[in-house]
Amino acid sequence: MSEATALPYDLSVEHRPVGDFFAQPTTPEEWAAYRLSAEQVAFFEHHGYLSGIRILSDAQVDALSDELDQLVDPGHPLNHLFYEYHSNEAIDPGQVLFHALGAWRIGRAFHDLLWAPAFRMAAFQLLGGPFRQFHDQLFCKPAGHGGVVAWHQDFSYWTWTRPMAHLSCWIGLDDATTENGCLWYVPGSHGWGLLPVTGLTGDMDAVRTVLDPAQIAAFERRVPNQLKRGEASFHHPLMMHGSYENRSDRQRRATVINVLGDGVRSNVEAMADTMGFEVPPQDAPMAGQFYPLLFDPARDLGAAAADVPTAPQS
Ligand SMILES: O=C(O)CCC(=O)C(=O)O
Repeated sequence: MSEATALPYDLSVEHRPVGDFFAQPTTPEEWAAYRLSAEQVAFFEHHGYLSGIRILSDAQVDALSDELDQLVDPGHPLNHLFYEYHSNEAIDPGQVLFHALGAWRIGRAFHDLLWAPAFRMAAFQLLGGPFRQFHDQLFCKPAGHGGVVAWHQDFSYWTWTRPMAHLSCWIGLDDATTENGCLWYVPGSHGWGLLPVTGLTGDMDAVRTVLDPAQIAAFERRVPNQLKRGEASFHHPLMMHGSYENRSDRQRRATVINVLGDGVRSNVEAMADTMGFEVPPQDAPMAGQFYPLLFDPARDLGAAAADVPTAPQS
């Protein structure tokens, strides 16, 4: 990192990488190295997720892990910048789930992760247009007693924004397996429409109370999202997903980047509690200091954008 000696400050004022953590493509040809195939885009549209996308090198995972070791300390001097911070959000007293939103404002590596070229190119292709940062998340399960993340749809927590033009990118900081509590997806569930919130960290299966028999049966076809550290999956905002407890002898840590299409607006009147977010007034664009424009095909690719396979823009 080039400015490693600078005093810590709120990095949300920086709408560009602050270090040399990720080499940035400067030509359409360099961007092409990160391009998803048309088949991968079609898989995402059909199933609601896409897995196995390499985002980080081992060295980049190591740098993020080092930074994470500092961020899990509630005494970190910039801890107040997290939108939400739970050293343990598990409901079960025998489990632990660290969950925090906003690391990009605090850690230089987590800040620059938003500009990871492989993430940005894939997100552009799956969203179909320019997009902005919404927020990021850390989900960490210790070995032995890591807690569940109950089945849910991300957009059920995001109805204070509209229209729905959102995307989530889950990035493993450890190898994620069925043993240590990897994420699971229910393929095709992004077609179910919006369901109510039934809880994030309590009863794994609480969502079943709001599902019909066909939807409950679809859980038999759920797939484990097993990934190597540094690999990612992308999922649709209505994708049904969750993760089981970690009883293995290996921790399972992940970071999630949540982005939204440029042009999404605030619907703040729809939600009483928007936690620590800085929320624009009703109907104002989700833009400004806390929602940087991460990718704009006209700016970043120019005419070459027309050759890139994308999902239709929502
Ligand atoms: O990491 C996990 O176990 C949960 C992640 C999640 O819910 C998400 O990516 O939206």
